[in-house]
Amino acid sequence: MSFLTRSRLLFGAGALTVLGLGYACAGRGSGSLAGTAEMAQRVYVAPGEKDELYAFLSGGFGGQLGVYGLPSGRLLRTIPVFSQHAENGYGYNEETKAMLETSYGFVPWDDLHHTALSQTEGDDDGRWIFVNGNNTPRVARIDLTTFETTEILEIPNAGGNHASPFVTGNTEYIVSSTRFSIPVPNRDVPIDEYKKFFKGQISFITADQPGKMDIAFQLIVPGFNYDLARAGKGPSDGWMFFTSYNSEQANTLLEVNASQNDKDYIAAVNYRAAEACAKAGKGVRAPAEYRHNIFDEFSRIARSERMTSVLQIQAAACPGSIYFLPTPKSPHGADVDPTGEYIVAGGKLATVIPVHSATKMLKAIADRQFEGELEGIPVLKYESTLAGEVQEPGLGPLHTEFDGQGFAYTSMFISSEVVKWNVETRQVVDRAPTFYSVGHLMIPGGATRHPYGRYVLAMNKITKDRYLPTGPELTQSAQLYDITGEKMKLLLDFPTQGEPHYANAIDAKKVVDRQVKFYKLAENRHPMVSRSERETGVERAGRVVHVRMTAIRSHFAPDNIEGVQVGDTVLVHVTNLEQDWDVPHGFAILGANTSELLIMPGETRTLRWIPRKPGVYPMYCTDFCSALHQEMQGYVRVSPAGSTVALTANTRRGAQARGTN
Ligand code: RUQ
Ligand code: CUA
Repeated sequence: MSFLTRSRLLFGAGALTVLGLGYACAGRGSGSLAGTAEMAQRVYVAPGEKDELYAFLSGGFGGQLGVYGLPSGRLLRTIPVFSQHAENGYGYNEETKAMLETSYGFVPWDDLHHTALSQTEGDDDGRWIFVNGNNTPRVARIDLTTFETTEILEIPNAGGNHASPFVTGNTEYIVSSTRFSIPVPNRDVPIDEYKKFFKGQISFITADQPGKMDIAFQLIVPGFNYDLARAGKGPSDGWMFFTSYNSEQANTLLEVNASQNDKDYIAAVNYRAAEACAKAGKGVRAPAEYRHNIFDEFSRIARSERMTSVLQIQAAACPGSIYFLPTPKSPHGADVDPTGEYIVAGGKLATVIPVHSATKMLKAIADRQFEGELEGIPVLKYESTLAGEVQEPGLGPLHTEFDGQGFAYTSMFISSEVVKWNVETRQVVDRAPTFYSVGHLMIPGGATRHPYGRYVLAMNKITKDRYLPTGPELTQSAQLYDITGEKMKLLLDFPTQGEPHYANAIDAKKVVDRQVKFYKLAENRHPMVSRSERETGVERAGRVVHVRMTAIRSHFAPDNIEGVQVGDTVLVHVTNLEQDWDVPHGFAILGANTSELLIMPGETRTLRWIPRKPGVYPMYCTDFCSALHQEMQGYVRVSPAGSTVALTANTRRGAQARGTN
């Protein structure tokens, strides 16, 4: 965004008088002293106390997920998902590299936008959180007992996985839909023949069994851009709603060419009907190449499976499985209220917020109130599904969340505000400025049947003057509001990892008791595990040297290795022998072209190292584990290729070699 556009956005925003203030005021100018004290009290978590909620904020273009405590806004952990993470070796060590395999090879980055907590009967259950990779289309499962990524599924025939991974009420499915339509199957065609070749695609992915994510079916739909989604519940149970824009099917200068039509569409998918249609044999198994990466619980090693086909259904071949609901104008968010009756769309360029009614939609379908069809998909009449519109809500409505008390909260990107309105009457009842250009909002449990309410979190696209500046790139930011009263109250600004898109929060109680404290050594099925120092040693197989090593406070065994040669591939398999909570050990070696290992108690991690020069190479523990952590070190002697130095290792301190050469 150019500075000019940016300033226009900001200064056009009315609510932003605060911009005139200097730095000292900008950060502290949100209320009187008494007000500030009250705000501070609401978010203050005293030393030794814990937050009431876990919040999972997408780490956007870092390809990772941030775990924060709320209401404090304190960062608790970064969970790497689609990105390598040097802090714990994810994507660098031999055990986890396979998680980042795709049909395009190793892709150590993605753009993570949306989160979806697993649900049971429409409420968050605290088992998993799912996230999407937008760029190289993928979805991932994160296990909330370990806060680790345990499964990644690539989505074929997708050109950007944005409308993802929204979850159904019993986690039967998560969804994925393509942001950019592409030729299906993808092939070499002229771009300006977009209308002829480019297709959209909506995938339903089975998600309730860990390790078994699979694409149940792919619906092939018109070549629009599909943006966001939400599952129905109550009267809309069995439906999933996807916004779409670019119904113009433009392939260049979309800012103009995809903003022509007054209305685009919500695609309402009856996934039970689509399932039945697939079962009735109306789909085809089409060839498709994609990866399914699974992290094994017992060996704690990831493997990547190559998938070769996907079940495809042409939307027109399954009447009753999909309908288009006209929706003004280039809609972005699609959100369903806790009762499941209302489907709210955020039209980036719309002047109203349209609210569709599930009951009216079902009736309109029964009465065939169609205004036409698009590639065989019936288009319902706008009035036939509309419950009403929120008038004059503000500028640039994007996303809506619900508090479970009958109110909806919509983010206004252009006018930088949160607008609270009554779901039944669609009257605006309150507005609060955000600083600035808010994207998603998040109410804890807002996507469930029973929102936890209490707070709304605004995730902003621009922070401008809110924090100490940090060079050309200013921090990313979220803002927490109290919503327990009639009026929203801003409580807290806190910086986040960039860029936060969507988030979920869950009552900490649902997660705390599930925590794995360490991995049982007796259950470690890693092929290179050493369950005690007696099982350690070195072994050569041609140019590959395996080192089986253990770590325990405060030494490695072995800690002196000789007989490694320049050009060998050295695989150091380190098992952490500790059997206690919060005692990881680290491992690093001078000059290795990879990150450290961080080894949790009871697990085995492998570092790959190809020494290039003769010499003696220190290795050490990187995690300050004990008073004698600095002593937790050793040496590897590297000799020239072809040297006669025997491969040996001292497997116990002071004891001599038990090399198996
Ligand atoms: S997006 S700011 Cu969810 Cu990628 Cu709307
Ligand atoms: Cu082990 Cu430091």
